[in-house]
Amino acid sequence: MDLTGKKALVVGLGKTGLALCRFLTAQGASVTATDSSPAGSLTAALEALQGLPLTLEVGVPEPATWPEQDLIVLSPGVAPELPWLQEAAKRGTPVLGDLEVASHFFRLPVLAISGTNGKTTTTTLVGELLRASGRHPLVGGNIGTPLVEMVAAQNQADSLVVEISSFQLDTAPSFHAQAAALLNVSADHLDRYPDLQAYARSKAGLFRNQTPADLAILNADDPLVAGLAPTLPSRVYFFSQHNPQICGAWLAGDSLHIRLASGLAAALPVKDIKLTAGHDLENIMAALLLALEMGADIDACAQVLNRFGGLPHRLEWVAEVAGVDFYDDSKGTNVGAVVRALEYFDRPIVLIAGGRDKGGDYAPLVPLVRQKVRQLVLLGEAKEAMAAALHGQAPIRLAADLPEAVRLAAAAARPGDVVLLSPACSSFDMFHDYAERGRVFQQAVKELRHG
Ligand code: UMA
Repeated sequence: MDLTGKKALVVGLGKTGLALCRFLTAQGASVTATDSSPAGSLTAALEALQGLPLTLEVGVPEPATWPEQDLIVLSPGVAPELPWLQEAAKRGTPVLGDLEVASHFFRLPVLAISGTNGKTTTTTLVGELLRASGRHPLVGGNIGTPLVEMVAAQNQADSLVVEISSFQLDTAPSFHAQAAALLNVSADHLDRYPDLQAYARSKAGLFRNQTPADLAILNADDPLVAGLAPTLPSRVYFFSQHNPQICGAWLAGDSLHIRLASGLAAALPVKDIKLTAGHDLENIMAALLLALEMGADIDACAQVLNRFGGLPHRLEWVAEVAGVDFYDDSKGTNVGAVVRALEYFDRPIVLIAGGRDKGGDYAPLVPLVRQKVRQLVLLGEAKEAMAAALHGQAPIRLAADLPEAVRLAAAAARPGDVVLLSPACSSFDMFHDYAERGRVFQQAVKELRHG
């Protein structure tokens, strides 16, 4: 992809857009950067762009310069379905995402991870497994390092481990991963996709352009994922919590078993694995298969699994206050994640949920809420919709903000209970992102302890 002298419009000035502006100008493109937010709310972004040779067109839903562009590059949060982007595409202007641009510059084997839940944990773990085996992976993508920022760092690395979202897959026709793992697919982002099938089709793009030389790693227990196997030209490894596999990873007895086409076979005792909550063992199986495909050492991997304790805001234990354990699962931004979190605990739960609704259906929560939840504390834009969907399953309190929700939850909990923040919603109605929401939760828990 020769970008020299090309007129490129970068849409969205979050993390990705800023990285795209730097990358595209360095490639010699003539860049215009646009964001629909008003300049006043983009101060940090505009400061970061100072000194770059580019034109700005911010605070407009539709930049006037789009018909003049040679290509339009979208941040993942920008929907290609916007009418002006559809119009541009119809007129023949390429409308690409950051993954598409980066894919043209990737020179190393790409190990890609996607799925509704567990992507970030799995991606982080693959990086750790490879590093412990003496390899030099670069880790990035949806996990937080924009893909185009990885391009320049390739010289010091031997593989690219990338977390990929469905949004990124939708605008990346050239994407090609030598090994890719799809962890699970359940309802999420239905504010951007018409239905679950459309979202699942988008996720299947993870295996786009794969050949028989490439590897697809699929969750055998998830019908939407396992069902892809016959459609893929790639070699397939399955992982399963329930059933032995010809090639892949599975749980049986007290061990996690691995068997690869190379003949490698191993059984790791589950008691030697630190992270076993929710989806964790599935994530671990997928991560092992990816890392072993890249030549990781099984003994080094076993040592990593013995100490790897997971990520912040993912079923993270925060504190015990008056006999009640507080857990931060702020990254539980969809219903599937909350189901897994509720399943994990075998004691009464006071659940704090709510935030910005993503168009999903809360019905899958009904049986678990009825069975396990002592008290529901709901907040954010989705609180009324959630209260209506979960009415009668557990007592419900509505909170004005997260600190109040924590106080209400603490008051309702009894010694031995769990207070769990697992919102089933995005954070953007009240917070910058899920991490800020998690920090506010943890701070409110600390204040309980001191109060
Ligand atoms: N914007 C527009 N027009 C629009 C929509 C948005 O101009 O129509 C502007 C907004 O005003 C804002 C900017 O675009 O200034 C935000 O862009 P963005 O939403 O793409 O956010 P980035 O900061 O670039 O972060 C993105 C990913 N965000 C999304 O996919 C929504 C981050 O994933 C990712 O870490 C980052 O790139 C680096 O690769 C976050 C995420 O929530 C964690 N991902 C979703 C998920 O995991 O479920 C997919």
